[in-house]
Amino acid sequence: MHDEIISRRTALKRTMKTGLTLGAVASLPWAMPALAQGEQLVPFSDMPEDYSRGPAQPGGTHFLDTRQISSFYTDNQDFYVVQHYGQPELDLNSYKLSVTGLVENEREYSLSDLRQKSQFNIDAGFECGGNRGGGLFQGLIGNANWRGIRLRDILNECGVKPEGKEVVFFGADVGTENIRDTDVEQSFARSLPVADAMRDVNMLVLQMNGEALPLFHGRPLRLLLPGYYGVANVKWLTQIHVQDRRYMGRFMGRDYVTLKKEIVGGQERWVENSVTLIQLKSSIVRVTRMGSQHKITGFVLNDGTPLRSVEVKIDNGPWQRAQIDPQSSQYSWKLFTLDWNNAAAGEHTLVSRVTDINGNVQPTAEQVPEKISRWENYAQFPRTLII
Ligand SMILES: Nc1nc2c(c(=O)[nH]1)N[C@H]1C(S)=C(S)[C@@H](COP(=O)(O)O)O[C@H]1N2
Ligand SMILES: [Mo]
Repeated sequence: MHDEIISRRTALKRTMKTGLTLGAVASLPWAMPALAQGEQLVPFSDMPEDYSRGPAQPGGTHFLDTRQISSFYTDNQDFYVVQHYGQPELDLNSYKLSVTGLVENEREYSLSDLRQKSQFNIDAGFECGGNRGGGLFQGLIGNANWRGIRLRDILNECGVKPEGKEVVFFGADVGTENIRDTDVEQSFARSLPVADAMRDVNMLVLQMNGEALPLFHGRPLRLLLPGYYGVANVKWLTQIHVQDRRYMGRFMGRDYVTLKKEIVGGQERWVENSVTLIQLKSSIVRVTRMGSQHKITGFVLNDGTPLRSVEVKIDNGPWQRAQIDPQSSQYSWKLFTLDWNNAAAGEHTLVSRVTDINGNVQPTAEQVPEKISRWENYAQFPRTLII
């Protein structure tokens, strides 16, 4: 069963990689290896064997079987898929991105206008703000090489007026929301203050892992904010609107809003915040065996702040420093491994924690601020298995 999944994914990966134009990919000295000859996945005892749901389906949610993560880039066909109002199929010939509101020149861009603009590539990984350990085993996650236009170039070309404060990004997908007992049509939308929108890494994405952006991921154009939770990366992007006040639609003001206890100027308060930058997080997702030798693999995601260390604890042993995949870059996910020698027979508990250069340490579930929310699940995630 596992072997079948792995060989299918390896085949997909090969097809995808030959399509890549990135010289860097082929010449890397170290890469997350797929299963070597004689290497086997060790099942987790906290996870059902039949957890996998198969390939992404039209209109559906898709999550990775994180036990199968064995390469730096996630195949386009296996990158997680989440959306709230279905997957609109836009006509590429008549497609237009419009930029409206508090700009000097409102403009419309066709796809060919966009493709002619200067482009750049970036590696970025992200997870859904609702990703979690329990039940999902961190499956709403992926890492890809993205290519597209600098958002800032488009904003500068249109000229944001001084009174412009907030940039709103509308998708083509529309749903009916019941707000105060009234059914109203709403497009999926998210927003950013102008200063955040002007970050040089923000991208209007045209390509994912060397292919035209797939339908499930926002064809033909999506926003990518490296370091942010997935919800910020508006798919099927058709309008950018600059306004003089914050945007309060469902996905900024009501949903993907975390409620947690904070100290506000010495006063304890319950605070609501829109899900934005990815919290410092690591998780173990995979253990393999080769003879008597075991290898533990996991991932780190955060907002792009450099890391100091990733450590793994086996049972009640000491924290041991894991090796971070040198292919990692500022906004990619960072895969890490630890060789586990002489694992004794019996049940074991494994857990990882990441520390950034500012000394922030990933908290345990008990240390996370009191929180009433499905969002931002970044606590240490202990795993169990039987050797
Ligand atoms: N237009 C649009 N964009 C969207 C969404 C959506 O429902 N509509 N969902 C968001 C959420 S909640 C997530 S987690 C990411 C998922 O991106 P992916 O499907 O490419 O992994 O898309 C975001 N962008
Ligand atoms: Mo999400």
